[in-house]
Amino acid sequence: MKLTAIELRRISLPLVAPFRTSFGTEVTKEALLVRAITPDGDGWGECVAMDAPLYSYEYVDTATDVIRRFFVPKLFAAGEVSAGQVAHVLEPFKGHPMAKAAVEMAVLDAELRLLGQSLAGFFGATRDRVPSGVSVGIMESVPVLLDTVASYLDQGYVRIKLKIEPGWDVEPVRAVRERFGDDLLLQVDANTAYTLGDARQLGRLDPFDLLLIEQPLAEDDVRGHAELTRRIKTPVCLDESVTSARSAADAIALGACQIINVKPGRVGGYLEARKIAAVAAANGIPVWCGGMLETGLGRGANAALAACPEFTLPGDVSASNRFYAQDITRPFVLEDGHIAVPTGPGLGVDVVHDVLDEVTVSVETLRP
Ligand code: NPQ
Ligand code: MG
Repeated sequence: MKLTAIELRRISLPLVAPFRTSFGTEVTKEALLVRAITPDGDGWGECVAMDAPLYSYEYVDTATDVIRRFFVPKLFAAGEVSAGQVAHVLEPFKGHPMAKAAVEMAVLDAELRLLGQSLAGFFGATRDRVPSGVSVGIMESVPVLLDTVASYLDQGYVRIKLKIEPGWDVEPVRAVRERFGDDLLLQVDANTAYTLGDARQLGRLDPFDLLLIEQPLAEDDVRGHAELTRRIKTPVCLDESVTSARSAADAIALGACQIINVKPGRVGGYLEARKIAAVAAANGIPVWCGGMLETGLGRGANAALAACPEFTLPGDVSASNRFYAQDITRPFVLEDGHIAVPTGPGLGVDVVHDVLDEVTVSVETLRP
């Protein structure tokens, strides 16, 4: 693709309700959108970095800065660049996977639109809809949690993930299991809130037949996760720790995970995410697609990824209204507990420009 310009657009979307995790409470979603402008049409990318470095070290302003000052000049200097070359061109710059992912996504969308191919088709996806799970925040009380879970189950979600932290783990899990029964697909996510010293406490989740516990320990505590798999019955799933196909291979080889959550932003893009799924499948490790409160752009792309054959567990690809009253694309809706995979060229979803303008905080256009 020849890049005529790159637009960086900061948006702010109110959440339908505060979302509390072990690292904080979010009330709005700040996102950076990247628009690749080419002579043959545009492509859109979404950066999943948060507005503060609470999930990982990246945040919206560092992503914007590194894209503006380093990535875009390098891409302009490279001349024509295909999506498959973006990661290689940006390789000299250390880190910043979410920023890199957003740029690659924009170029990939532009390229596939030009080719008339859907992202799902490009990935080799084998399904036209994906089962939808939902991530449930830490609540002020167990009764409020039970009402919230009941409402999601009424809507049709096929799997529940409870956010946990020390002081909010066994009690909510027990209550949800008792109220909704043994058939409910139930898992938990600690977002690094525990240490290996908490292994005994985490073992108290063993009786509840959870699908998995996601990222109980620190991002860099791969050895700790390996030890934890030997001390608890619940399968250990890594999220934050898996930052590339190589780190996925390492974590698997070290016995640090029995399952992997794949998030394209965290690993530097959809192409690397696809590789991780292949590495995991070759090692008999199930994968599922995580979520970062994406707008319809990232949500549609995640649905395409989750439709690939390696994705054997329901992902955090929820309906748009789980987080947003008003999305910047047509909303993704639950149909019989599933999300439809977009079929149009590229991401297969288009921004609604009126809404986009309403939620835009700032825009800048970079030219060679
Ligand atoms: C996870 N996501 O699996 C993340 C964490 C997370 C759906 O649980 C703004 C942007 C707020 C990204 C809150 C889910 C966020 C965010 C939580 C990601 O660990
Ligand atoms: Mg997680």
